[in-house]
Amino acid sequence: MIREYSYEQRIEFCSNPVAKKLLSICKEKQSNLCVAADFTSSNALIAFAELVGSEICMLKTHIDILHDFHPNTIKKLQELSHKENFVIFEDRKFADIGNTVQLQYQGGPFKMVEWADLINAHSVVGPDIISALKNIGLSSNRALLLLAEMSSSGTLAKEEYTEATLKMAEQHEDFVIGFICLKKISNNPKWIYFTPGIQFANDKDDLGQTYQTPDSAIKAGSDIIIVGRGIYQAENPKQAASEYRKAGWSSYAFSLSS
Ligand code: S5P
Repeated sequence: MIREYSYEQRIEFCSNPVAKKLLSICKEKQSNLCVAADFTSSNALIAFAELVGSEICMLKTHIDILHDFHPNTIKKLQELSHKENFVIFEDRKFADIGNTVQLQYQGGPFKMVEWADLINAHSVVGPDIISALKNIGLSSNRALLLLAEMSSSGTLAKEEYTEATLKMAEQHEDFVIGFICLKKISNNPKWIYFTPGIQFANDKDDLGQTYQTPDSAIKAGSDIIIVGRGIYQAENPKQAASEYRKAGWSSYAFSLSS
């Protein structure tokens, strides 16, 4: 796939400040790498963020898997995100009626709206989930991704589902900045595509995850590669992060020039 616009050129197509910030970080750090920091202890999460912070444009959390969650964990993550210049994406995958997702987004122990630059939601619920989250998040300069496709085998999120998800996003382009998907799903340069299920070593795990390489995702038009176990389970996670960053970036550079 030939890429028409660079990350930098796409900034002007976006209205949401998180989209603009993310694209400018990609350019500055020459990184389209997001790490999936799926740790169950706060110390391990912080240490990992410290270790790979310079390589990434975005850190993805599953804050509800920490066995020792404390607001200080968030404070430290935020300090690191400022120091190393990355955005924080809480992979909450909201999927409920508007009233419930509002309570989940701003309340409970995690109070995600206070710290997560980005969150995501399933479109299966219908468009009101977007307005509900937007009512809470937009005034705090937050942004939302919709799950348009998934990397899990047998997913129902494909074809018409993906198309309908894109249409829902069109109604809320001030808050929705892009999609979890496996490839580019529209020709509009304002959308940013985030692709999980990325690894060099394996093509699947034992629980339904499927993998493609950084190059195959970027060639398919994805913008940001999301890598979890390929990095944090590597013998040398720092070096692995650097290798994934370089692979993602060189595929991007090639797709721009070719
Ligand atoms: O379709 C999806 C969507 C997501 S957000 N498939 C995924 O794997 N994810 C997330 O990406 C998943 O929750 C995990 O945090 C990460 C992939 O981790 P890995 O260890 O398989 O790279």
